[in-house]
Amino acid sequence: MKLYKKGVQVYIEHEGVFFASTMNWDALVNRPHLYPYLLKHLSDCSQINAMDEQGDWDPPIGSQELWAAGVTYLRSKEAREKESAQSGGGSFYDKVYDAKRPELFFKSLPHRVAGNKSFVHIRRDSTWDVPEPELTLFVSSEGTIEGYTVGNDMSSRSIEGENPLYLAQAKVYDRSAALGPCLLIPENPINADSLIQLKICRDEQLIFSGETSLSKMKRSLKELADFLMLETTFSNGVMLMTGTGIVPPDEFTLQVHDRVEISIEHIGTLINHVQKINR
Ligand code: DO4
Ligand code: MG
Repeated sequence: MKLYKKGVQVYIEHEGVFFASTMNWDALVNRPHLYPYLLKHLSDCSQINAMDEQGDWDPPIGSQELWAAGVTYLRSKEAREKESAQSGGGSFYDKVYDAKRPELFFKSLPHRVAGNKSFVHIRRDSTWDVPEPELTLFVSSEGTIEGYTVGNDMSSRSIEGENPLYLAQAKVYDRSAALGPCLLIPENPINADSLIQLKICRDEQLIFSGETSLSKMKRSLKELADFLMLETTFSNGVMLMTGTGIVPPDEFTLQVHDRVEISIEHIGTLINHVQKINR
């Protein structure tokens, strides 16, 4: 089952049939055993005609905070070790990759998150920028993983590489995160070997493509969710990006007008265009 959001309206796709829900996002999603609840809820919804699943949907987030995990794939550890070697920060990535405690950081409030087919930003004070394609979880306030979406953790590698203490500035700014196009609520947990793909196009030409599998993640999804919930309550649940396993080569940086496409098997494709704001 897939949930799509536009303004205050939530739409539900189930087995190729589309419904308009009578409930708002926060009231609908935040519960353990969400899939069986939604199945019953469909009888209270009105059926609608076709819906464009690749449309310009709002991000599938209500009042939830968006958090992110880092250095959960070998590729991320290696790229960051190299990027911060000169600043002396390289060994931190090595340590966190093997540590019991994962790297978790606050990424965004909902109003800064971009939806499908909208813009993501690169910072004016950054010279080296990449998208990070990441499976993103919806974790209920009780700590259960109920849903999955496609996430883009936009990152400034020049700022992060200058000093690891600049992480928040490299990661948190307007439209530095995108989520969508929908929230997948499956009957069973997502396949552990689901594929994640990244394509970047410039002037309609494919200039980078990469692929990884969830099976390459060093930590389990539950481990990440459990650590996040350890000492923090999220009364409407929380969204959690789970780290990137695809990093373009060092000579690559995003440019204005680039198109970023991130696909995760079973969920869909998140498309965003790159913009820089001149204030
Ligand atoms: O430590 C820096 C951030 C790591 C990250 O965002 C990732 O691995 O995806
Ligand atoms: Mg990331």
